[in-house]
Order: sequence, then C-alpha cells, then structure tokens
Amino acid sequence: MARKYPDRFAPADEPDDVGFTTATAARDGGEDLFEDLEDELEDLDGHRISTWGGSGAGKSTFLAALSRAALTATGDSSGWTVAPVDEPSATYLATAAASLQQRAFPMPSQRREIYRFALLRRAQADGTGVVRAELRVTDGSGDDTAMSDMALAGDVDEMLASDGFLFLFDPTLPAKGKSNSETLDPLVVFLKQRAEETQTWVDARLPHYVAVCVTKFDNEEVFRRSLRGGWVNQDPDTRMPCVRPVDAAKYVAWMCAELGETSVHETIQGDFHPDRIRFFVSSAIGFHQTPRQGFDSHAGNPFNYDRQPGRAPRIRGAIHPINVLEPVVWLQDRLRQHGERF
Ligand SMILES: Nc1nc2c(ncn2[C@@H]2O[C@H](COP(=O)(O)OP(=O)(O)OP(=O)(O)O)[C@@H](O)[C@H]2O)c(=O)[nH]1
Ligand SMILES: [Mg+2]
Repeated sequence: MARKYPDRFAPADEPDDVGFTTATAARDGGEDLFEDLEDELEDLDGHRISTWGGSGAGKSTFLAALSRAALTATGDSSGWTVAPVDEPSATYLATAAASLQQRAFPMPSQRREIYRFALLRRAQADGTGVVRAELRVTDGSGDDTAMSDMALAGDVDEMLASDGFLFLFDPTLPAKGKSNSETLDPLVVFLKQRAEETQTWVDARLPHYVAVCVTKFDNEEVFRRSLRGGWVNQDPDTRMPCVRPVDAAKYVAWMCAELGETSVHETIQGDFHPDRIRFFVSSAIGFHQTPRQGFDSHAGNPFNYDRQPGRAPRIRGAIHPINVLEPVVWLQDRLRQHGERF
C-alpha cells in the first residue's frame, strides 16, 4: 500500500516555488538535502501492528478500551493517544466507544473491513521523541475475517505487511464450538509464505513480534477457572484481580490445555521467535469498581459484565481495562528498538 507523506513535501519535478530549495536543486548542488528528511519520514510512518482474532473475540471492545486506556494511563505507559486514519475507522471507533459509554458492548461488525489507527506518543522526559505506529484491526462478522476470504478479496497483502501482531485469544470460544486455532493457523501459513518469498526468516522462524492476549479474563467462567487453577493475584495498584506478568506465559499454556487448544500454544512457540513473543492476560472492561472504593474483593459481585436472561449483555459500570494498552506499548517498543521492517 502506498505510504502517504505530508503534502508540504512536493514531488521533485513539480515547478519550483520562489524561495524553495527543491530536490532538483539539491541534486544539482550534489548534496543530499533530503537524507535526514527521509529518516524522519520513516519514523513518522512508524511500524505496523495488526490485531488478529476470531469473530466475537473482542476486537471492537478491545479497541474502544485501548483508546480509553491510552488517555488514562500513568507511569511508563503514559502519553499515548489513538487517532483514526480515515473516516470508516473514525466511525468504527466512535461507534464502539459510544457503546461502551452507554454500558453496552459494540454491535457485532457486519462486514469485513480493515480499520487503521495511528498510535501516537508525546515526547517523553527521558528524551524519547514523538513516536508514531500504525495499528490495523480486521473486523468482521462470522467467518469473514478468515484468511482465505481475505485472500480472495485481495486484502491479505495489507495484513501481512505488518511488523507485529496482537493476537486476541478468546477463552470463551471453545464453549461456543469454535476454536482460536481456526483464526491463527491460516495467518501463520500466509506469513510463512511471505517469509519464504522475502527470505526474512529469523533462525528459521517468523520475524514478526507477537503479543498474545488472552481476552475476557473478567468473564465469570474464565475467572473461576483461573481461580481454581491458582493463577489469580491482586494488582498492587488497582487491587483488581490479575495474573502476574511473570506467570502469563505459563498461564496461557495452561489455559490452552484446559480448553483443548494446545495447538495454539504450539504454533506460537514453534513458529515465532521466542524472543519476539510475549503473553498478556487482558480484559477490556475489567472488574466492577465503585467511584469511592475502587475495586473491593469483599463487596459482593466483582464482575463488570451483566447478563440478564433474554437481554443483551451490559457493562455494570465504568470500564477498567486490564493489559489492553500494555501489549500495544510492548509491541511498539520492541519494533522501535529492532528498527527493521518486514
Ligand atoms: N467478559 C467480557 N466480555 C467481553 C469483553 N470484550 C468483549 N466481550 C464479549 O464479547 C462479545 C464480542 O465482543 P466484540 O468486541 O464485539 O468482538 P469482535 O471481535 O469485534 O466481534 P465481531 O466484530 O463480531 O467479529 C461482546 O458482545 C461481549 O459479550 C471483555 O473484556 N470481558
Ligand atoms: Mg467487531
């Protein structure tokens, strides 16, 4: 896909405007005036991260929560903002965010579409300048996000031209008769084809960075199962239940086995480079908090998800995303340090 550069950088062979040094003049003068500028543009363009997950895995909710989490984050993850790149992406985000405001989940997406967002970070006190990465979300209903359908529609290239993936693993899918491997496996096959074509293998593994996010940690069944497995701790800052970051990789292996989805774990461990994978245990809505007391494990119903018989599920109170911004920040950070684009 063609990159868009700011309009002020006119193509070299357009007529000169008075007072401007053009690329032609720079060439005539034998100096590469635009060398620095090209580096700057590369930075502005940033790395590309794609969100990947099955139908109903929580992509729309995750994105709306990401936008919220970016605004409210403190400490190491602060200073981010999420900006839609085009009008359909703005509509997608605005609709999902408005749903959450009204304590409803976003409506299932009607057709497959790739939405694009800029992730921007303000300059930091430690000297890090403005950072820009691009996040893409492929959203759709039913099997529309299947890689084979995308290949037919010619969209596959756009997804594969990503440097990092945010893979949303939905632990509630197997109970609905679906599997997460259905979504992951075709992506990996296409990525391998691309790696073979471009010879970008890293030690015979895919070069991409992958943040694997188990979604819906707050879901009652997922949470009870995690409690029984002895994985649940309390976050020292928010006091909300969490899986300690140091346990996340083992937790995902355990959860995959519990759900009969060991192949997901095997594919990730086998096909991506171990130094380029990280696991997160996430919830877009988090647990229920009261404005005065925050999260209180003794206050009765801890869940923020409210399902009444015969009605669409609702969100009980304000959302408190868990590990939603963190995987994106990690991906972006790793890609920036790594420098290359695939
Ligand atoms: N408990 C819990 N449920 C969630 C969370 N996020 C999403 N869900 C549930 O999952 C459903 C689907 O979420 P969406 O965000 O619409 O998922 P999607 O991947 O965009 O779905 P499609 O667009 O249909 O592919 C929601 O209606 C909720 O019931 C979460 O953080 N916690
Ligand atoms: Mg959706």
